[in-house]
Amino acid sequence: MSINKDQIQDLNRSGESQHQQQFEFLQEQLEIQGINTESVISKLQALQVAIPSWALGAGGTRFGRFSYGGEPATLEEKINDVGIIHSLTRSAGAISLHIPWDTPEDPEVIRKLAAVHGLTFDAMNSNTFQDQQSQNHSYKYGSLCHTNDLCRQQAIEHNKQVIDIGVSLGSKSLTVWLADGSCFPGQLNFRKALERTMNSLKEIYHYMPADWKLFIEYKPYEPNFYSTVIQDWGTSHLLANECGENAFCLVDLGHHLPNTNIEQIVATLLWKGKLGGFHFNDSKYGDDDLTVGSIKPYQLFLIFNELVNRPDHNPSPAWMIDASHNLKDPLEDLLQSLEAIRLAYAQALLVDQQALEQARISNDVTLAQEILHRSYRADIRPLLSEARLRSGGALYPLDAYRKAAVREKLIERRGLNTVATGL
Ligand code: PSV
Ligand code: MN
Repeated sequence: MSINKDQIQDLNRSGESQHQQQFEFLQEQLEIQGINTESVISKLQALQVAIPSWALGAGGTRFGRFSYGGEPATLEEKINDVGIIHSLTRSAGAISLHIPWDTPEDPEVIRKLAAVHGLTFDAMNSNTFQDQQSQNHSYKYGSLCHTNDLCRQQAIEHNKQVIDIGVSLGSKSLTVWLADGSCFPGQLNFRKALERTMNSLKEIYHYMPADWKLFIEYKPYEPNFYSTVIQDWGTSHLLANECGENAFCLVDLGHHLPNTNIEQIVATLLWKGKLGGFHFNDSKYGDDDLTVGSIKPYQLFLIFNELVNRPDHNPSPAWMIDASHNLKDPLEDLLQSLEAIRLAYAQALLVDQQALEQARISNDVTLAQEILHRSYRADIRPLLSEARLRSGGALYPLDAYRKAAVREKLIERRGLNTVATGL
């Protein structure tokens, strides 16, 4: 099941003239304010966000899982689903694989299949937070931090295998997220656990090809509830520095304690040239994995306001959605998330950075805030549609998805009871 360009053109037809009016009106308003809309549109067209292979089926909580009809049961079907999202949005041109959830049997075949859908392979993700049947040593008490040399070595070898698979797929980066930590005071020697983790990461880092990047993801708690070895951006930064210049921090929006100023963390990491990757989602309480922009859209805009000021010494970060879908159709959820990311990005591109800096220098607090609000409060959705239209995507992806009855067709083809691998 796929959606081709002709179908998309047909689906767009009924909304085109109204869109044209709305776009021209908005363009005029923005140009009066001195905004170069063409430049914003081309930046929007260039923005590509990777879709994680584990977010294409229904998620679940520890209390239960309610499956969704037509879930992709194989990697091939997952690639197909990302292909659908990319055809509609033209902004999801990559897929990020979790190993062993999505180990390709024949990487060459998988690589070719992805290329047919216009997709490349973004960061590879290793998994040493779950035990696999074939492994000798359990990760119950940690992996890269484990007190047992053999267990640590097993986890290191797994990461090396993930790199090998990534190389055969054309990926250029590895994301390491560790659940390692402790549930009770006294359980872990903090210093020794961190040192063991650092040494393990260094071994993985030195195994990577020279043109690869290592992304070190942090998270304050869960599944361990007393301590996590890589708990925050500072620890991730310290480890990235120890590894070397191709090691970076990865910010997952859900991996912060309530009210953390994430935009400030982003600015600090950019200043040090160490922001390597981004996992988008939204949260109210913890790692809630909610649709991007559904809870704190203003925070997302403020984060993008830092990201659009990226200094040259910080390479362009890898963008990825990392969410879970317990109620909504996963593909609809991902379409909404992509739109929220593009909206926040476009709003940040509208900010008059020179005026903002001037207001800061003269300590005009009110004006500084007003400048941000001017961009944040403008309804610029026609700009997003225009960028998508010019790239061959759908004017309104969610409408098109429903009109094309994609989910119904997937259910027809795959059945109601398929289950996707992942959490
Ligand atoms: C952990 O909570 C995380 O954010 C990591 O990125 C994992 O790879 C992903 O979620 C799936 O478990
Ligand atoms: Mn994540």
